[in-house]
Amino acid sequence: MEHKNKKIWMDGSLIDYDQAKVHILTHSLHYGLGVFEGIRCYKTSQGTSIFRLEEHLDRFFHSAAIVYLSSPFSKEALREAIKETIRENQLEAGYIRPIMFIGDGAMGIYAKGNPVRVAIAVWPWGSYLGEEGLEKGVRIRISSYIRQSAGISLHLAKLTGNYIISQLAKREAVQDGYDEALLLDQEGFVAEGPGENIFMVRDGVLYTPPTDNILEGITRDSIIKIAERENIQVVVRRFTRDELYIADEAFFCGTAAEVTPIREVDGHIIDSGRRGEVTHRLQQIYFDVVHGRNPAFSSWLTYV
Ligand code: PPE
Repeated sequence: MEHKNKKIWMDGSLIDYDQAKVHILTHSLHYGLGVFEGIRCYKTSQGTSIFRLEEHLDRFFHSAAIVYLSSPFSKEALREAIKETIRENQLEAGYIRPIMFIGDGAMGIYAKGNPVRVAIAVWPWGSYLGEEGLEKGVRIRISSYIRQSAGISLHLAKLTGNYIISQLAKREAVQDGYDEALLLDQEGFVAEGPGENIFMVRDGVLYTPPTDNILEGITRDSIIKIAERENIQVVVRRFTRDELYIADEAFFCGTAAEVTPIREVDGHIIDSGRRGEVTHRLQQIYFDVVHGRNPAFSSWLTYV
């Protein structure tokens, strides 16, 4: 982490990077119950702006509520803390990672009295799947791992423990020479990437899976709203891997991944193996929006 001389907000105050430590008996480290967010801020002509901060804060609190974590800080306090951490670190553009977790105290899974702790770290973060990936598209494979589906996971909550399968899927894909993985749900329908939602384009229509087994991505929502404004038809429905193999275009989206074209799935070349036309258009608009160059979506920006 190149940001070592900077500050991290922890349990109510900004402290030095090197001091932002936890005890080895931190409950969440042993049992995997924590919630987090991933938010980006961008440099705009009016200064640094946080993209869809309110929606990320809402999801953070919803995630916590789903798993009975009661935040010791209000939404207002965390909104201010995020801004303060960005300002203190003089971060012009980058990534914001709030995390809420159970601290040390009692061990055993029922540690109801342990403190609930909150931290916020920020750092500069370039493109998630590489600059080249943004431009030329990434090569992906269907994972041998299944996205934990409704019934065995709480997919709407952004839980630390949900990311075990994501990590394994990513490792498997990279080991096999791919850039990224794509997980199917338990019934065999396309679900999402390890850290991204997915869209495909067929005959000019945009398709994305419903949120019955996947994270309700904020970037996914942004793309749907941008596409609707551009008069691109959006259909939310399940689709299969073979439909994806013959799609005209496909792309991943997420806070970290932004809009990343997919040029190959399991050896099948999508379209001509380049960033598709609709993907490119949506990607350009998305970057204009986050950088404050599109007044139609200015309400999505929070200036620090
Ligand atoms: N699905 C998953 C599983 C996921 O982790 C993310 C975000 C998304 C969809 C897209 O959600 P949204 O960011 O609200 O559009 N993944 C975060 C973590 C990535 C990481 O490696 O860490 C992110 O993009 O910040």
